[in-house]
Amino acid sequence: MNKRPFGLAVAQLGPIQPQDTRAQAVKRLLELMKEAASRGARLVVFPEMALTTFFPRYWMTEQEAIERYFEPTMPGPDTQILFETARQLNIGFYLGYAELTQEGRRFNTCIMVDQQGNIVGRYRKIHLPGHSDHKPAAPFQHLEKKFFEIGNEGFHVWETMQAKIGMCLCNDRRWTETWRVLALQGAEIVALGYNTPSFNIHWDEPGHLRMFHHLLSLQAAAYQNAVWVAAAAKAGNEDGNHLIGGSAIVAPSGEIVAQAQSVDDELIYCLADLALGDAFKQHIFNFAAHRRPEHYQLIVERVGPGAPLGKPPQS
Ligand code: ING
Repeated sequence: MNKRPFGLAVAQLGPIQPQDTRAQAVKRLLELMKEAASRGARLVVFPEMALTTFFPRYWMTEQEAIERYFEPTMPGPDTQILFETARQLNIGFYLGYAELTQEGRRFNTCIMVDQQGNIVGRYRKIHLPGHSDHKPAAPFQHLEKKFFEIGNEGFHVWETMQAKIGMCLCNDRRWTETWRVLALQGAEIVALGYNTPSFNIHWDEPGHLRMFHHLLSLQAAAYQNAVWVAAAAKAGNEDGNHLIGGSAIVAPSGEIVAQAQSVDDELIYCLADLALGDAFKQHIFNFAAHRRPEHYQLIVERVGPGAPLGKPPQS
């Protein structure tokens, strides 16, 4: 099998505090981008909402959120340097941020920027977790349903940097449909950022399950869709609220080939062989040969569980 090497880097960010400026966050991103380039990376994946603290943990008005945490332009004055440096270093990047559109609409968004510093793709988060009401008794809020609209551009794959690259964001990784829709477009790499609180505000979830479910989601998806997965955390203690680390690069075999050890700024890297995915796509997960969509219609027709359809055998 001829190899198709692709230098793949994931840049985990430690905490961004509410009082930190975008310029301070960008300075850290630049350090990580330079380290990724020095390792030979063609692409570096940054976290979800990589420019600010994870503000959906706070109750505030939409207007307050817009003024403090959203980007009305991308690139903007603080982020232009990322694009210029990417071009100089010949490295592409995935960046997550809170998007304010010209029409005033709000999305939890990420972009794919190629090695020439051009935005080649954008994805707006579709699976928004949490709630939209104020829960004053909770130790923190999770107001993505309040501050963001459901993404309106679908799940896509772009041919860029000599690969087929798909994107998603955080909670999307827990939903198998995210990955299958990307894999049905021929994705070879799926990039994603995440901010995952270490504790659950809804029930007394055992702490170890956060990391377990995070990695389980990535590994199952990588294997069942024969894709390389590059997942970047924003991690650590933001204003007293802890976010898991566990940034990881997962091979199409489902094996974790690189994983962050800290909950701070940390680069992980792998010289991924895209041909490894081909082996799985040609055999066990040869979708065209083995999938039977004529039996899957409930997946599209039903939002939540409905009546069982089983009946006694007729003959
Ligand atoms: N964060 C979390 C995530 O999906 C969450 C929210 C955590 C939902 C754990 C369910 C269980 O990783 C974001 N930003 O989606």
